[in-house]
Amino acid sequence: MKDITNIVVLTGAGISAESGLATFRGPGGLWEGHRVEDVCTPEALARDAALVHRFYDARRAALGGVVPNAAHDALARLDRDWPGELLIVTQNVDDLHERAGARRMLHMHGELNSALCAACDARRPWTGSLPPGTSCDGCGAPALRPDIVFFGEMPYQMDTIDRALATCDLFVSIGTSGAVYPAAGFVQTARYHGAATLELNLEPSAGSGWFGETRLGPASELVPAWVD
Ligand code: BV8
Repeated sequence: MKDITNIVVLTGAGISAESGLATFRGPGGLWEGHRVEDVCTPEALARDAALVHRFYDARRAALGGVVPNAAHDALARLDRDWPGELLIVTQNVDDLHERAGARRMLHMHGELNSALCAACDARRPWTGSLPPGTSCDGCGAPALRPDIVFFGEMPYQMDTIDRALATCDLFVSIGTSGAVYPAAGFVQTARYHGAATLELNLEPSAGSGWFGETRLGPASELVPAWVD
């Protein structure tokens, strides 16, 4: 990739689809008849904690049955070999990027394998089910919740993301519908700062018009072709 030094990669549910994890807005994107917007809010947690915890327990349990696909593996190779700056920003809460070997990455919407204390903000690794009212081993409050950024909550590490977007030469978006902000606006920020922009997606997204180039197809084919 000529004249490219610093890269930001944004990934969404589409990169994990071929590993067998459901996307949000494709066929079968509902869960127990609920839209993600209905179970992924502080109001839903206050209204029906059992439903919200069940939603994330089910998705956490599903991680044991899936493995990274060729797209995750290709990004891990890029992470290993790329001499310039690289930041993989994933909207996904699965652990497939890490399991493929990616290191220079962050989860802007949280992680399934983590629990957050709503009372003291402490985080701890969590892999089993997380019943509502589980006590925090730090402050003792019965306030552990899924470590997930709900709608209306501030995504994690936005300062880090904004700095990377302001200094990257190339912004690549993989497997996301461009339906949710602020992630959907990252392409505009990158363009504003002069970066080249590339979208790799199964179908045109809501933000396709902002990308210098869009390649359509499955991530397991497009991402290795781009990386290698
Ligand atoms: C915030 C939790 C402010 C984890 C998620 C109007 C304008 C701007 C903003 C808003 C607005 N109205 C409301 C908002 C705010 C809101 C928002 O954007 N709402 C939307 C609905 C309009 N955003 C927020 O609330 C965010 N916070 O703004 O905070 C703030 C400021 C100060 C102080 C406090 C707060 C927080 C958003 C985070 C919500 N949490 N997830 C989880 O449960 O997983 S969002 C969830 O949906 C995902 O995390 C992901 O980010 C998002 C989008 O999903 P995608 O990953 O794109 O998946 P999707 O199914 O949609 O698409 C899959 C794509 O893959 C498709 O394009 C498909 O074609 C493609 N694909 C499929 N298969 C393949 C493939 N591609 C390649 N290969 C394949 N094989």
